[in-house]
Amino acid sequence: MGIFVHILSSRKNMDINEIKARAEELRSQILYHNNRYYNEDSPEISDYEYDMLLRELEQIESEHPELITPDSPTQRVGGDAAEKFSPVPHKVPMESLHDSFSAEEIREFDERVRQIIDKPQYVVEPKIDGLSVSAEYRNGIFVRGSTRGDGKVGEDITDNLKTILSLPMTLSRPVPYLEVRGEVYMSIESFEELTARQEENDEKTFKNPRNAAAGSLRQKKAKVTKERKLDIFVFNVQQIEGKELTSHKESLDYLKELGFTTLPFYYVCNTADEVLEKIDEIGNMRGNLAFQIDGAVVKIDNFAHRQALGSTSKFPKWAEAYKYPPEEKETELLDIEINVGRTGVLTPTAIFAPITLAGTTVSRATLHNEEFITEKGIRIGDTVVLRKAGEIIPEVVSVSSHKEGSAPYTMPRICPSCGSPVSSENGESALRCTNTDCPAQLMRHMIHFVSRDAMDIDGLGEKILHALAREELIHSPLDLYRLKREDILRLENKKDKSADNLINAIEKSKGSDLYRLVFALGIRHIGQRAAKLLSDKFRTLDDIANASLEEISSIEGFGDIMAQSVVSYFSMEQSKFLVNEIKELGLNTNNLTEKSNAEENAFTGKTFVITGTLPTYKRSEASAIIEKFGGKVSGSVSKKTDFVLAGEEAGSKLTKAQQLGITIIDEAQFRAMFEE
Ligand code: 0OX
Repeated sequence: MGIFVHILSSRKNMDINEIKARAEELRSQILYHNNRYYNEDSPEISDYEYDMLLRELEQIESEHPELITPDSPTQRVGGDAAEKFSPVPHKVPMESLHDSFSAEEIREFDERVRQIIDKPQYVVEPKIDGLSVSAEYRNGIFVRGSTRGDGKVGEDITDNLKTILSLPMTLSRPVPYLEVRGEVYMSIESFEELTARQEENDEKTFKNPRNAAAGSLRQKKAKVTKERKLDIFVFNVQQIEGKELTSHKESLDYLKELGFTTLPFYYVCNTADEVLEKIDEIGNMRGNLAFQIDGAVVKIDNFAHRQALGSTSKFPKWAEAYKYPPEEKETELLDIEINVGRTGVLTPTAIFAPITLAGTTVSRATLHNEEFITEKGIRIGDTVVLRKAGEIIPEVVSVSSHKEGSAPYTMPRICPSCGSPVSSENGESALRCTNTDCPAQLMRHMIHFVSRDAMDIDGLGEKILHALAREELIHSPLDLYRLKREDILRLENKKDKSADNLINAIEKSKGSDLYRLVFALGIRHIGQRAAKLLSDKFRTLDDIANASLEEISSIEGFGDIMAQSVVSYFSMEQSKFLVNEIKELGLNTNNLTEKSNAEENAFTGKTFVITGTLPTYKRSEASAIIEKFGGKVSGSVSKKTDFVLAGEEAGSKLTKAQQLGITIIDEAQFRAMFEE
């Protein structure tokens, strides 16, 4: 069977200090990813990769219990009740499941169960990849809905749950009191519809159905939730009055009778072998279901047996999750398309016969460069294995077979957009179009210029840029500032209001801070951080343009290649012309952030929260220092907090900071920050 055994990174040759450092690193990574996942609905890694981090930390802590810290993410359930919605305490905790990744672990679970229960009967069901919620009913009427939060306290999402059509508002019987638990999810079809709509409107799309469900459920505007078409599968009775239930199967039947949509299928098993077979069977269904699953759940059916098994501080001992490794699927490579990027780099993109993978339709993936194609032996017509890195970005894993008569692929030697020759620089594998006026490069450049981290022009997406370019209304980013309302009205589907909005957004962007403009210029090797450093050091665009290589290289965090790139950029005639145009068009070219004495702005713009007893400073002293160096001190931790300065016996503020993934520092680190 296709059960995956993860090999934990080897710590055999590590000494205890290295292991301790690794545990700390894991903790900080996990907290960071918790925040991306729970609070920002925008994870960077797959659940699987996250689980692997957590698992490695658990392993270290079990081998070295002395390294366990009270604040370790292993010591809590996860999740975080955000401040937007009012809190709902869960009378019956909404426990989470312990995860297994191998057949051995499932067998071990079965052995543990058998030490207590003679002949256990299991139910194996799909693990829906959504969000666990509670729904409460009084006399058969829906009265309250809440998220799981940290398992003990969730958020009130009553209005949002009311928009879910598959959740009954009135039950078929007036049960005096009932609390059920279920998983809210977005079907693959609804997700694709939503994505298409968002793309149409040039809006940011969600990365996968789970994030879409999370983002939609925690909407303050229930109207938006409604448009998102969420669904729910109910799988548990948390509390009930007026009815005795003795098993999972019985409760699922009863829930169905009351009008709930329960999990669409489950299997009853008596042995570990049967359980493993069903886990595999469910795994093979992945990709053919209307919703995403990320595993299977094995549960003891009989409630008295569940009671006898009990729970640990975090998990029920009567249930176990099995997590599948990332889904891989075969498809045909129909073609390789060459895209020309902002800096002229030619990037090969694979075009596939569309397949559904991890909840979205995949028809394209980057092939990076010629080297990647050669290493994998990729040819047009191949059958290839695809997977999604981080459940988000599709990638070619390997070639399964070549098509008869196919030939190795070679990259074109001329630019597909303008026909100019391409070249590769100093042994780089990237090929670049040599024509700086290449239309494809200009388009990418414009897309970058208006993007969120650059000039952040609202409502100006790729589609409109293409339309404007087609109408020959823009040839360079600065042409945007010459557009008139009438020009926009010439475009298809543009009404008065949207033309006004666009003109206003473009006008507003003129006031963007200098670092945005510097980043928007698209100077090679100059990302957002480098743009900020330049803007902080030189304060005006003119001063950046006139700075010497030495001056730029002396900026802490600035490498030689970056410095050289800035100097070369501004030494070009075109750039001098551009800087003048920028000023003539009235764009801001100054750093708008107040400059104060370098020594005194170590904490400018930073918000601190102090908690616990510090070894030497009194709180008032630490506050005075923070304020002296330009920072702010706040009494409560929120997403806006930059640092939590924690001492002995720090309490809930520290916990909250950990949940939010905020940087926690001790007094020594604090001192180092301003003494520097
Ligand atoms: C799911 C799912 C989640 C009951 C007690 C601990 C976990 N995502 O589909 N949770 C549970 O069980 C709870 N079952 C599921 N099927």
